[in-house]
Amino acid sequence: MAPSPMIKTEVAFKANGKQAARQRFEGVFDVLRDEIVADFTSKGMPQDAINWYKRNLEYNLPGGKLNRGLSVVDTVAILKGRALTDDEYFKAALLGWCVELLQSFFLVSDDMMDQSVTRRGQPCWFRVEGVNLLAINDSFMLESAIYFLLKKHFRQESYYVDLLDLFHDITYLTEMGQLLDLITAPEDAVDLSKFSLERHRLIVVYKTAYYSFYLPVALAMHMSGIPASQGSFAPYKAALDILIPLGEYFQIQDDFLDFAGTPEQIGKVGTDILDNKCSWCVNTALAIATPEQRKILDENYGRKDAEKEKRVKEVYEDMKIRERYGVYEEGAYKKIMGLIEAVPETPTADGSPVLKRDVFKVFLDKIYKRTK
Ligand code: GPP
Ligand code: MG
Ligand code: MG
Ligand code: MG
Repeated sequence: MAPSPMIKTEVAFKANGKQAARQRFEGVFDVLRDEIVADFTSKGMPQDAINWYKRNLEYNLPGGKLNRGLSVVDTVAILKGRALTDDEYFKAALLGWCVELLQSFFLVSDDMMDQSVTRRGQPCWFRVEGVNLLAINDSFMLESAIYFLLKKHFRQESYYVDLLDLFHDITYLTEMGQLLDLITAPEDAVDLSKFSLERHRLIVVYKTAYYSFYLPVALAMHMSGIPASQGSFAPYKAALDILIPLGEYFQIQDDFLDFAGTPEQIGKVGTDILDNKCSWCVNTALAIATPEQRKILDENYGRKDAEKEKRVKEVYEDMKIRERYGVYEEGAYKKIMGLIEAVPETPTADGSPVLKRDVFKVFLDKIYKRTK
């Protein structure tokens, strides 16, 4: 049945709103890139170096989904409970771009470690003609640009040191996760006995959840003046206790869609089985496999062979991984909703902003039952 004209308009309106939000956010990138490059130029850097740095920023920053960066802006708006002033918008977007810089630093270097071919629909930066191992230094410069921007725009704020701590701490935690990821599933050395659901959880939490979910919200909370404690309530700990399980749920969806999503849906062909990834699917399968099924997994998982990939998928279907995922998803949703409902929203005695449940509800609603 065709959607009614009213629903159609509403969908179009929402899509337009999203596009407009993205465009405004992208506009801030142009300003920040110019600031970074102007500072670089002011240090007497020659034109070829300026061109290189500019190309590094433009190649590696704007092309992604920008979900992490945009969620800083959205969270500040929810916490303040009103539209942001131009100055507030700029500062929130700047923090969002710092998260995007951190992500670009991770991805440029991760693609070298993983020997990946493409990223965001273009060749990985280190594969671009003439770049090669220079990409290592380029990734460092993406990271350092974060601290240049923070110093330039937040040096005078009482929460400047909190922002620095956050970026440093989260970077370290993500590097711990990357180590776990790399030693658990080395290229061309399949050993499923290294995998487990507990190992999977650790990798996901450290490699992805801290920087993708906790960091954007914690930055927004600092910018909105949420203090370290409100009576006996610890707002940052409360946010962490919701956002880490949320990030874990998000990655399990990603793992499931890699197996069950069609390329039309997810916009890419899943490669986790071929790539020997420590995915939720294989860990769930390993936990319940009969000796015969285990043998099939040992002999077919992580080999660059489409027939072997098919054998693994047959085992997944026999084990009803789809149904098991459905059960997991309902449980995860209920658990996270319960955590959100437990966040206190009573006004504080000193009038400081209260942590709002909507911050987390918006996140959860965005990802619940997503198919792409
Ligand atoms: C990408 O994971 C890697 C990270 C998000 C963290 C990298 C951390 C560093 C300290 C470099 P992935 O390799 O599983 O994902 P993708 O398939 O996107 O490369
Ligand atoms: Mg990778
Ligand atoms: Mg990797
Ligand atoms: Mg994936």
